[in-house]
Amino acid sequence: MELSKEKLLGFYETMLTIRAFESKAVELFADNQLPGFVHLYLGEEAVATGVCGSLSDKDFITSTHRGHGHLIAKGGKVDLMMAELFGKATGYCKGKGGSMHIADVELGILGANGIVGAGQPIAAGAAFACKYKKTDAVAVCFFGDGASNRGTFHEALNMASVWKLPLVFICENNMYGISNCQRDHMRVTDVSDRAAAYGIPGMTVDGNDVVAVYEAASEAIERARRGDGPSLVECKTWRWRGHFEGDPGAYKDPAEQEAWLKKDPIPRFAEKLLELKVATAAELDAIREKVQAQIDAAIRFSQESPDPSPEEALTDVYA
Ligand SMILES: Cc1ncc(C[n+]2csc(CCOP(=O)(O)OP(=O)(O)O)c2C)c(N)n1
Ligand SMILES: [Mg+2]
Repeated sequence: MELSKEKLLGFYETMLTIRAFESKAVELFADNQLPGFVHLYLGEEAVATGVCGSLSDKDFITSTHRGHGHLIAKGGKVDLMMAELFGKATGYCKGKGGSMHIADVELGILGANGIVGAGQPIAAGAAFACKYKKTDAVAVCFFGDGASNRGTFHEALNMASVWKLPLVFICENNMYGISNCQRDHMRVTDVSDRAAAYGIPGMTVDGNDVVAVYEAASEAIERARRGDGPSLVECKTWRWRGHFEGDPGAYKDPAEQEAWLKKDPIPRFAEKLLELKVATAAELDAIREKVQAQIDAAIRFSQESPDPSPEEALTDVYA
């Protein structure tokens, strides 16, 4: 690995932050402390981390209903995110949006989105703005295998290709759209094959290998920044949990689930860091402790925060 120690440990910290945030969300949801729906990113941490590793605040992302990982990797504040999950007045949407509406425009986070595929044309719009304003910023669109079956996918890829937009499409192929396995919901094995229909490059990478994701995504991002147009990067991964918390996921093959759990992106990366002597076990432990303390503080902040007041019910609401 030719990346700096700082960069690599940054990946480790980001993946652990997502893991700790989501693991706590599992517990809090089961304990009835989170009033809204949550779709968790557990097991997919390497995708958002590897992709956002080449982005800065001036770049844009669009996210999905499974957005916590994208937001954290792009710099989203975990205390404001957690407070939003708790429905508190201190949350990103003042407690009115919940998990699927978190955005932070200052950080280029154009929002999670409860409408599958809706981020694709939004990202195309953001990329058009970058090109029109002649900045060197790019837009990155995260979406799932299921969302690559939507009409929005066709429209966004075609438009981005025709207008050579600085846009990177990241398909997180976690093999499921709710309870439908990819084998049953499309007749191609690699979503990246679909890029050919739009005359843009398409590639598939191991989505549980953060460095592989980073390398593929950074090449596509640099290409977009240079003005050479959009690409589609498919990251093969696995959704550990049910579609949402509360879904036992009984439709999954237990042997397949077990095989994927063994490909956990975090210990796999930690082993590599130790083997290549990038870091010591003590350094990795210190990062783990720091991350856990940050998530515990975010939970305390949320629990101690007030609920939104009834008088505020219509503030910031558009009709
Ligand atoms: C337009 C639209 N159709 C259907 C749904 C219901 N729905 C929510 S998530 C989902 C599946 C999404 O699968 P995928 O894109 O693979 O994302 P994943 O959940 O695997 O991350 C569906 C069909 C929706 N929210 N929006
Ligand atoms: Mg999916």
